[in-house]
Amino acid sequence: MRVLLASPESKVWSSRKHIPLGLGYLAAVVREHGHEVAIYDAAVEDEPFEAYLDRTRFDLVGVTATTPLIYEAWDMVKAAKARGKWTALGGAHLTILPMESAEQPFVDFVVIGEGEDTLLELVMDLEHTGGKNLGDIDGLVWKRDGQPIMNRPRVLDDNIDRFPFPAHDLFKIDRYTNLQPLTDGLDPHARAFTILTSRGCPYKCNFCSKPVTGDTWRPRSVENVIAEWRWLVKGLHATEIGITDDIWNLQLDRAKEICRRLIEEGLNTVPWVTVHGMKVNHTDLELFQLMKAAGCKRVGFGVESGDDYILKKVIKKSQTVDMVREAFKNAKAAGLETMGFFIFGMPEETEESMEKTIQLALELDPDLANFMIAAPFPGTRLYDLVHKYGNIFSHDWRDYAIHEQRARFEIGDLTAELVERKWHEAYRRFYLRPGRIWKRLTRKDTWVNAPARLKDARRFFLGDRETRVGQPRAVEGAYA
Ligand code: B12
Ligand code: SF4
Repeated sequence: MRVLLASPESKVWSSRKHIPLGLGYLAAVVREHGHEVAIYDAAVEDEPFEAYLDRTRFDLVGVTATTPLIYEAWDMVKAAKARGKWTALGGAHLTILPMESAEQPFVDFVVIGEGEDTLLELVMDLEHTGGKNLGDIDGLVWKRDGQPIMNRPRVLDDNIDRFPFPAHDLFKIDRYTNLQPLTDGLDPHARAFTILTSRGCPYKCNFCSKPVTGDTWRPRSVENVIAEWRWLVKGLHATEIGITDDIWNLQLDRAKEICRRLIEEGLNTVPWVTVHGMKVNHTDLELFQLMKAAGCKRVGFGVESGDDYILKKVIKKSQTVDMVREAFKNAKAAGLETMGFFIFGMPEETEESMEKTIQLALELDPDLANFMIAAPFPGTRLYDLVHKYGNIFSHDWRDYAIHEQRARFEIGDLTAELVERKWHEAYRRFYLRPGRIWKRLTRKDTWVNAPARLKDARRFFLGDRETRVGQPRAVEGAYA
């Protein structure tokens, strides 16, 4: 069977383009079983999707989607259906709200959760029986007489070593950008790959939506990780690598072992970063020193708040402000660049708690600080809380883009005006310090990306009143 796996373009992250790794995993599994497979990522393709479909001959078109990209994903499967293809959707948003998409007439299948086995079984059933055993495929939503039927959920597999390495070779890698904002656009020939050393996270931060990878941490063996890393460095000539696990450092010893192996094998020549924020309470000085020696350039941390009450009682982050201080101190002592991710507008926040967050950002002084306004993603405790006790302003999924400058909800005494004011203040007070401005002006990326930076500056510092929720813009930074 000929399978096309596609990703919509994110308008939110247009300043940076990362490989859709989930599609790489799916492509590898399908390819391993002898099927023809290609990846179309709208973020890097020149040819419009419709023209691509007209030029090629695939039997099944599968599209991935996070919450803010679901409408674009629907447009893509609609185009595929109009050309007589089988259509499937999968990804984070589909795992939380599968029926919303399954009810669309142009969707044949929705895959819930990790899709490697489900997609393979689907492809095999379509090929061998024309779809007679669809009811037996765990994790699948399919249709009988146009009515969606949800099968049993698929149990997450602990042995993720058994999945083949993502089909990294199918990505048009030279079209993707560097992995972190501090290097945006600096290397037009960047070959930036991402790697997943584990799946899942046992923590339950109230804002975090991790429907696919789940609450159980499932590590790959160090051997398996190193083998993929070797392929990226030696086989595919990566110029940068990003670890994208939910929490790659849950087991300190394993994280250190990965670093030691990278050093021993001489794989530390290619710089790497942590894309998703590290969890501060699973770090120590030795880990950061080993990371540095293993080629790591930059670490990001989910700081979230400078207020211990908000951290403990609201976010349930299982970390304290002092733990955050310790991690930053150690990372800097090891010579790593740091990034901090901060959230404004959690329930029970006050002017004082948000002020503490700004003060903490100034004190930690990371190379890059990312201030975000809380977004109640479906499937999170924050979502339930806000729907129960708060007032949500928008029900358009496009508005669930983290760097939007508007509060998406009010709850209790917390007003949108206060959250937005403190958020702007955070950007102004952090970035408009003389030392910071000088540092910024002396960085090459500031000048390479001047137009985008000016646009961001207007929005972050002044408050671009034309930007409304629903029109996300390119931003600097990642998220934790
Ligand atoms: C790396 C990453 C990014 C990178 C790169 C994204 C990219 N190009 O893929 C960057 C930093 C750019 C990014 C941006 C954003 N991200 Co992000 N990201 C991640 C992260 C940490 C890892 C993604 C990954 O590689 N996962 C591993 C693979 C194996 O899983 P997967 O992609 O879900 O794919 C599997 C299944 O979902 C399924 N599947 C997926 N697609 C399809 C398609 C078909 C046809 C089928 C059959 C199956 C299937 O099978 C795959 C293999 O098992 C995840 C957290 C996580 N653990 O997933 C968050 C995560 C996906 N991101 C999230 C969010 C919110 C965003 C942003 C919207 C943030 C924002 N508001 O600005 C943007 C949106 C940009 C976008 N393109 O969608 C949320 C999604 C929540 C939601 N409800 O949608 C997550 C879950 C983080 C979190 N815990 O909150 N992200
Ligand atoms: S934010 Fe990070 S630590 Fe918290 S639940 Fe999500 S993945 Fe785990």
